Amino acid sequence: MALLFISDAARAAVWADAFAEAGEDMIVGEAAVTDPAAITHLMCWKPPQDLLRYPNLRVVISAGAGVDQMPKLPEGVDLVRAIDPGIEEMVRDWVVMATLMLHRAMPVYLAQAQQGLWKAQAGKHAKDTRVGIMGMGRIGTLAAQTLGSMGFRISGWSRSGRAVAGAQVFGVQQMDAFLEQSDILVCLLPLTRETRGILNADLFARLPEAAALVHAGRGAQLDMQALREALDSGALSSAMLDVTDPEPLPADHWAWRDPRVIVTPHVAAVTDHHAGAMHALSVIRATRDNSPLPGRIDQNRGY
Ligand code: NDP
Ligand code: OXD
Repeated sequence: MALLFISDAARAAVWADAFAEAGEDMIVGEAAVTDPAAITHLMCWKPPQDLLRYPNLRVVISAGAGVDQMPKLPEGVDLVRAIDPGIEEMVRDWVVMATLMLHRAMPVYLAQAQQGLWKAQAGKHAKDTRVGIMGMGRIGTLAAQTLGSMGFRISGWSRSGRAVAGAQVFGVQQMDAFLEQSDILVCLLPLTRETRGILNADLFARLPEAAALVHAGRGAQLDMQALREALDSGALSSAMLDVTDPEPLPADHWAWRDPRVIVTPHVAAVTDHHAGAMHALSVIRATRDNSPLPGRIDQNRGY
């Protein structure tokens, strides 16, 4: 078995060491492939056009936790997401930071600071703020645990409504009940057919008045114009976005200059190259052993 690696040089150096130590074969870049039939695994952000060049390809491993950038793969080729507890913890940290910033009126204080204005805003205890998390998977569950331990009242929304300790989890059919108790709405959904454009005018109208939005899922889930209108109407008070539509957000985009919105440029998590290589090695071993692939994506469902 051999892994074809298509990514940047810094990551390649770390992966090459880990693969050499594990005694597994790794080839960096398509130009270095002399025997396409030897390639069984591919690690990339997006695969090359002609995957049929690799007749024995079994698994594509995404460089990221999200797989929405992947095209339809040839029949029989599995897709695996990146699994790295470090990524999950970093996104959790970003979500906790954003939730606290909106809970404690930081967009208002940052705007006041521009004017040298010393003025207290109404404060609120964590126990009096309800945080609703869309997507109770690996990251949503972590965020729920941490925010719950800080005293916030946590609910979650997921396709299955699977129970998570410390949170009231709603299933897809219970969206209204979930939204109406989300003072701060956190989006940690994967981008799929069902979730594209889900953060829209209709959804904002179903939140408590002056709710806040924390978005770290994918940009295409958010209708940016609807966000602006919801802020203008008072349906939303503020938003913190790590993902936007489009990315990068153009320099003249209104969201950069709106004091009610804080944007970070898709930096909630940075990849730990060594952890990524360890996960890829576990996928290769699982393929060899015919055991379940860690991080395998249901390609019909899209996550
Ligand atoms: P998981 O696959 O572990 O969890 C996904 C969650 O979303 C599950 O709870 C799932 O429900 C739920 N879900 C999926 N589709 C729907 C739907 N149609 N309706 C309701 N719920 C749905 O993913 P992770 O937690 O690991 O990551 C989530 C996303 O975070 C990634 O896909 C990526 O887009 C984003 N991300 C962003 C990063 C950043 O830097 N901003 C970094 C890393 C990830 P169920 O539990 O029932 O299956
Ligand atoms: C990811 C991301 O999916 O960085 O890993 O967004």
